[in-house]
Amino acid sequence: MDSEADAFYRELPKVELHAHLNGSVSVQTIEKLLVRKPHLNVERSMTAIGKGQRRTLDECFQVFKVIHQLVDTEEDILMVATDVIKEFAADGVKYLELRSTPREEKNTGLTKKRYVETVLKAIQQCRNEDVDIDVRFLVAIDRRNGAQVAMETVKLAEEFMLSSDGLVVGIDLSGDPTVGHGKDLLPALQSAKNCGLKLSLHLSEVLSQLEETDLLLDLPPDRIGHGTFLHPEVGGSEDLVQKVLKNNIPLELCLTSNVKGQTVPCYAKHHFNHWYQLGHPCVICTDDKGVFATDLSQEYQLAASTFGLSREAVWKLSHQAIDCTFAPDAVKQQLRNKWAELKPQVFQ
Ligand code: 6MZ
Repeated sequence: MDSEADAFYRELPKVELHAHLNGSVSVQTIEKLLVRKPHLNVERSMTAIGKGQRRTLDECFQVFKVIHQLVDTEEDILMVATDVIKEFAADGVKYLELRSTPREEKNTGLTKKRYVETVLKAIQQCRNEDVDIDVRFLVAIDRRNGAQVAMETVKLAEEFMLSSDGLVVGIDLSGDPTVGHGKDLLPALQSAKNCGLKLSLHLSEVLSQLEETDLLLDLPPDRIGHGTFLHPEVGGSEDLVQKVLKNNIPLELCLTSNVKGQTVPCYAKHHFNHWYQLGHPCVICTDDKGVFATDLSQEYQLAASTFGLSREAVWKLSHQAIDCTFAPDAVKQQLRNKWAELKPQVFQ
């Protein structure tokens, strides 16, 4: 990375729409957690996948388990969420939709409700400190936990959507894609949609989910996470592609995550290109910036260098991401104004 190019991507105002809280914890924050919990004997190498390293997706999910052990009190969540928000802001992210799975921890007395309240407190604290970033929250359903928990999660999200003054905007469906079946979660997702929560669903992150993807696309979701195996060249189907195109459902694309997690063979073969060439809304995201040791500036730079995007094209990409947010129209307009204000400085 030459430093002038580096500066362009850092100064570029950015929108981050696919960031899992506990996957986004930086090395610095992990250090602080390790000091708090020496008895766990966790080593730094167990919480992140460094440059040039790759893991199976299954191994990635083991990493989340380790991080969850480190983050199990309200204090931890408050620190982690505050640090993550400030790190995104320092990377030039102006609008962030953070997502996280509410967890209950018997040992520490943490409840799912307190979990969400604590994340919202972190967002509020950053606002009070005038950190230059607008943050919203998606309550995540971990597909591993089945239909009943999914429904409870939707109820919790609905409660907070009504009481959080616009901070909770939607639901994320995530978790190990090889576990469970989306059809069991349909009632919960449908009820989320009915009450006005937006839906961002991990779809076709691995092959062999054609039937599930087809079913969930009929909701339809408001955004798709990954969508790695939607198109026929990689085992998806033209029908799936047509459904995505017809409903104009934006894709959240996470290059380094998919390469390191080995669902995509290399950057050049990332499905970003497929959808970008079709002119379909694609939003570059980090997924888990801590675990995959990246940041959003770097992801934009990788997309640009891999697919030969000009600076103007990169600008357009970050600008179009505003349309894909779950923010109210007035906020979208504020963001567009901000982009217009910053443009001369970014291109100088
Ligand atoms: C699917 C993922 C994921 O919720 O504890 N998560 N789900 N695919 C991925 N691709 C790599 N990366 C993260 O953050 C960690 C949780 O986010 C989901 C998993 O459910 C993981 O346990 P939170 O903040």
